[in-house]
Amino acid sequence: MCEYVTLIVGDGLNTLLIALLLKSLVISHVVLTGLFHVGHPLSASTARIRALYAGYPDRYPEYKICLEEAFQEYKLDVALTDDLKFYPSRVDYIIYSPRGPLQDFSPYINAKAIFNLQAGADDVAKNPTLPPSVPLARMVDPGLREGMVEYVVGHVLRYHLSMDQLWEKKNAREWQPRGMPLARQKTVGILGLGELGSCCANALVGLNFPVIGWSRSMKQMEGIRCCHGPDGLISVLRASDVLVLLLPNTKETYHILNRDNFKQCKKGVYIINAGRGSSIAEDDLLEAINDGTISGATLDVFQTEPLPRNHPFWRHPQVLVTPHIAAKSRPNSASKVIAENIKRAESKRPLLYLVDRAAGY
Ligand code: NDP
Ligand code: OXD
Repeated sequence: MCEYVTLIVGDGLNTLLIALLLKSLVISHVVLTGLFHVGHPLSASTARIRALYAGYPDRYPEYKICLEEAFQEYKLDVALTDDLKFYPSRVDYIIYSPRGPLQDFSPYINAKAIFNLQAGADDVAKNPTLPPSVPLARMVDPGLREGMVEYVVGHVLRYHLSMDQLWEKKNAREWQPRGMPLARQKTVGILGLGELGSCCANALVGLNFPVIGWSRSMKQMEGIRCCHGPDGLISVLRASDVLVLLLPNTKETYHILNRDNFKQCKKGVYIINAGRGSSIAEDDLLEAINDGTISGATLDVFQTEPLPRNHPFWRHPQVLVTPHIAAKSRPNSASKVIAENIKRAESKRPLLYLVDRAAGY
């Protein structure tokens, strides 16, 4: 019979081995605390780097495969878990989605960086527990970029070729031939010439659309008329037949399209918003569509998401609602971006795609 009870506190392989040894020698009753951690595969792992996946749980199986492949490709010795119960203080990197399971960053006291799986950093940036000194990188992913180009070009062409009206004619069985315009006759304005806006601009230029764009800083892009500042915005609004929004959600971009600015638009302009819903004053947009200033809108993002079922956008014949699907990070390519950034962090090189917390994007 044993006379002692030994309390073993700790985690990791060594603790587990000592506990098992004592138990097998029947020297004592062994009480394991932190039992979860003792047996946790990450504690037992000899990997040098520990990464926590805190993205959407249903996407973990695919991300796990892609991330582990990317870590191997980048020769990174990383142990990956999606288990939020694993010791937070041992996590080096957090792979994150704002509406995923992790909302409180405060226990992650040794995190070296946070990698947002979304391009927009507005949701994560406003989390009050986000440690100010830990680098936050957003997702710039070739797969996401490709998706956005297809969404934007697709809807620009839909408006340019009056596809919606063609459906109406078809449904009414009206055979009414008419001349089709060429791209070079329609100007596309792009608000936001960042990673996504600039790729969309180049693709549209490739189709012969004259493109005029707007950004916060001054830019030069071949074949694109680049504007900035308040006057630049007015120039874009006045010139555009189709206006594409690819702006982040910041204090400055909030309701940038409002009643006053709609008045500056070319009559009959079409709007495509694939950036953030906060950029458009929704009531003012409805008013501008109803008074004919704006011919129609394709909206992927909204002030409130999911778009409430009683929102007038749903039933408006000139508004197409898409459920924030314009572009998504693709695990295959996004994982390589994360691996590249871990590699950089481990070798003390600057990270890619850092969010400028002061600017808000
Ligand atoms: P970037 O940060 O690369 O680009 C943002 C662009 O907006 C930059 O050109 C920036 O100017 C410009 N901008 C920011 N603030 C202002 C301002 N006050 N006035 C004028 N221009 C401004 O972001 P991305 O291109 O990667 O993404 C754009 C946005 O698209 C994301 O923030 C996200 O909200 C949204 N998004 C939506 C998706 C969807 O599925 N609907 C998917 C992915 C992203 P400058 O170049 O001078 O910094
Ligand atoms: C976003 C994204 O920022 O899906 O909207 O990446």
